Amino acid sequence: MVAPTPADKFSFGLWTVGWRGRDPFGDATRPELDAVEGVHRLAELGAYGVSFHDDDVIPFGASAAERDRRLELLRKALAETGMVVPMVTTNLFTHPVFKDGGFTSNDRDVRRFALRKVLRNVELAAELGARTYVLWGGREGAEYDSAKDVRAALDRYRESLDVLTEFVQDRGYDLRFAIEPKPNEPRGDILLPTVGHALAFITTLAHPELVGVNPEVGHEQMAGLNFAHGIAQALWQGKLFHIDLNGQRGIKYDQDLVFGHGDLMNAFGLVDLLENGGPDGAPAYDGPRHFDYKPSRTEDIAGVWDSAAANMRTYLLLKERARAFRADPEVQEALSVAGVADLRTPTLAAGEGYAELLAEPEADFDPDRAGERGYGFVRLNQLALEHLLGAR
Ligand SMILES: [Mn+2]
Repeated sequence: MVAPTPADKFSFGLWTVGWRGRDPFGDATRPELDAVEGVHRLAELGAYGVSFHDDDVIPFGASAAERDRRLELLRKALAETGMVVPMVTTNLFTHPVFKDGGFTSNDRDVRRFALRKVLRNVELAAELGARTYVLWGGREGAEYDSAKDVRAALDRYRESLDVLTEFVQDRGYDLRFAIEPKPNEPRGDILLPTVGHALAFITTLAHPELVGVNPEVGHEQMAGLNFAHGIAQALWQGKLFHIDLNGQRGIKYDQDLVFGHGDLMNAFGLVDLLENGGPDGAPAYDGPRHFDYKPSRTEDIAGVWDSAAANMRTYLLLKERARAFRADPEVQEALSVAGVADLRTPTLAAGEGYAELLAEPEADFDPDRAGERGYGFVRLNQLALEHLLGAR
């Protein structure tokens, strides 16, 4: 029986369990959930932390007194439960003022308002001890090609990031930013749509070392991409600052299902990478295992907590299955036949260059013979599937 503990570093957005089920076609199906209750219930279920948008805790436009009162209640809940706040983010998408974006709105006054909103919330994030500040630019985009100068928008996006990194450096905050890519929804097309776009954009910033990515399972899968591959590249570039776990079934609207309730094989590959993909089989990632999902609209409040627990249990089951997969001698033999570890050997030997490579007699290598090799990838994948199903 696997049960989550704070050592597993599971965290949840307060907006996840707090989602009332309102969608473009229907009204809310559940009552409002108080943030304080959310913190307590998630702690009881075994989570170690919560994240939130500013507006999840402090209603948009609240007075200073109301802000202080709400924050005091949150601090009290955190102190009572021992829960931490590893990540904070900003809502730059709900209020109509952000209908054409925050950092990249065509309206300069809106851009200035948005950047001030983020700066103020960065102060709160640092005060609460958060180490990661996520930027999901859901409204940064367009529906029509002639409506947005994409190069100018990227200039303004970069300008905002450069102001933010200057701010945390001047203040001495131990806080890094993580861009969360998404291809579309709510905008027809969102800027920085995939992990790859975000990684390329980060190289243009004044302080690229302070900016990484917060990839979300469903967002990459909405673009038809392999999430585990995106995570592997983010790790390879030292840019996996945070991760959003959930489930998605193919290229369609953002489903935000429970982790593993979408592409289960890819979820297995992801957990195997995160937990066993480091040096000598150590974890490749030590940050929060953060869930950004939506308890389906069909669920009542009991169903909300069942779905929150399901995310953590699925992750732990996959972690256990991935460990058994790695420990299976037949898997090790299949990995060897497949040549997986051989890819780590550099193509050129030490001291070799193109001249030595070109000088190698062609007769030393028989491409026809090499072309006959069977790699056994299907057998290896079947072994993974059988471990996943508990058949081994
Ligand atoms: Mn997310």
